[in-house]
Amino acid sequence: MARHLITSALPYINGIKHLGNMVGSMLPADVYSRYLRQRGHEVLYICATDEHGTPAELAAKEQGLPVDEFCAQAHDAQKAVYDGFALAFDYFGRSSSEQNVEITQHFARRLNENGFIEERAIRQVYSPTDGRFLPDRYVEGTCPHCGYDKARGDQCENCTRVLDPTDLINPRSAISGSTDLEVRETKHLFLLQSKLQHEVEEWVAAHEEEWPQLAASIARKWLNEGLHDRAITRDLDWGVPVPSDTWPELAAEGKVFYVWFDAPIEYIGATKEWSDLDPENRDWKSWWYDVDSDVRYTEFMAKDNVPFHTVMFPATELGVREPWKKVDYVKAFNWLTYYGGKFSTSQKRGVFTDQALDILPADYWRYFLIANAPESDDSSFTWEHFTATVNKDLADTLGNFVNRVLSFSKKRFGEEVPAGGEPGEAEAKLGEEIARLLAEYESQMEALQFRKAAAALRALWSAGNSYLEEKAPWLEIKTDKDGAALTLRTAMNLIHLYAVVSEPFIPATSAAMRQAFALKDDTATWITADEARTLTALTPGTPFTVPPVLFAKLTDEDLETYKERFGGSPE
Ligand code: B3M
Ligand code: ZN
Repeated sequence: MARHLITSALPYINGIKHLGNMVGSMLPADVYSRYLRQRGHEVLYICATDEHGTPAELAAKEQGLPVDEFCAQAHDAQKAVYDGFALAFDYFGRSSSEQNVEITQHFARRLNENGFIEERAIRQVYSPTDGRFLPDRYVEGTCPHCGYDKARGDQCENCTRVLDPTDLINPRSAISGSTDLEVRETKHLFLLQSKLQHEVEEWVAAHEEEWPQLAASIARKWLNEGLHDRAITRDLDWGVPVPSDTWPELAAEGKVFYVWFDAPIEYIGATKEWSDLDPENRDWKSWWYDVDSDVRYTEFMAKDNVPFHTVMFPATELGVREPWKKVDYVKAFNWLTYYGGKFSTSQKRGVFTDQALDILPADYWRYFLIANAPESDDSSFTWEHFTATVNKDLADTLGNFVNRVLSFSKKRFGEEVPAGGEPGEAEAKLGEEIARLLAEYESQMEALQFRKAAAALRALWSAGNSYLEEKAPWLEIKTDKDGAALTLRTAMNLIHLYAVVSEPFIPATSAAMRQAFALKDDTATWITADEARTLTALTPGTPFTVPPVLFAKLTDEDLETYKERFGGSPE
């Protein structure tokens, strides 16, 4: 049994995320964590809000709140939504925590001692109108690479290229809109990534074979373009302060670290936040520092975050010259689109995670999103596809099976698993099929192939339906009561199996299925291949209740309402 460290990209603090964000990081990380826990592994799933940088300052300004207050509120608001999605983080921290400040400053000092940080005077955009330097997103303009006219000073949203504010054509201040901008000289700390290129290359070479192609190819592309020295400080009020013991002058000027410098360090910081709450029983360092190979570290993120995780953060960790744990496996996702177009916060197109939960319980979303995760390519969210999937897979194939079996058995045999009948050929055939599909499901989960895992889960549900149709206990009972009892008992064993193995995808529904048999709420007992083959774990006489309908069918009217509320196709 390995120890699994799992992180998902830290959601920015500046607003509630949309479904694309959820499916590309936190949700698959949760599904994977739940699965590994059920298989008996020790799992630590860490996430946090990413609270520094210009997006936080700009969002706070928009709401007329001091940035620290804004962040505290926005953190709680995001956490509430993630609770609603049943994301079972071991800890959901905050990158503005004192733990992260401490570790980030430590990393900077060590990088400096090792000759990887240099103070340089640079020319930076200054706005006389605003009376300040304008870093990153404080400047907007036209992307020099693709011509997109709303490119931000840190990155072009359209072509994903990383930018410097001085690269922008026709720049303007994001605070005042002023185009009266000048370039002034100021001092900043630079991380000398170019000196680490060779080491990072070696490190990537040793790992990329195991990574999925999407992550490996992005890492390669960045390495081939060459690692450039990068400014890692900013002129902002909000961030991890440059430590005054090492850089008194810059500290006095109020410089803080760049958000992408401290954000990945918060994976470690948040683990320490978790550990500090119960230091006697939790040892953050055992997950991160001088760790034996028994810790396996898996990261989840969308593709735009890959360069930071495969190249830049590893460069930082290597340059620190201390044995910090580096990522073993990078699971990267493409985009989820909304009718083929972008989910857009500014244009209010697409579905946000809080709105999703207003409409339907989390399991509907969890299943749909993972079954259609943008793994090998972008995938498109449409209401038509969503309602069809809910109705077919969740309501018909799983929900209806559970209800039909339990209601019919209750009516004919009472509220206990019925006795009678000996398993025959149909049961043997079913058992083989279930054992085969379970093995397929397990191997896809272990390979982090979420769509394929969802397909195997769906196939497990379908196999139950085929068996029930074939045996037709509602007819069987007329001539062979024992035979009908056997069929229903076998079907109930399938429900028990579904309750266990569906847990990573649809935890609330799984709990409802377990409760039907008053099973202990212990999900950590996986189904063995033998149990899958024999389907006899639930013995005659076990009491059960019929749960309420597990998934409501969505009507044409629902579909129209959703499309109207959220906008249908982008044209
Ligand atoms: N907050 C970017 C994003 O939300 C960033 C991820 C940080 S991971 C250390 O896409
Ligand atoms: Zn561009």
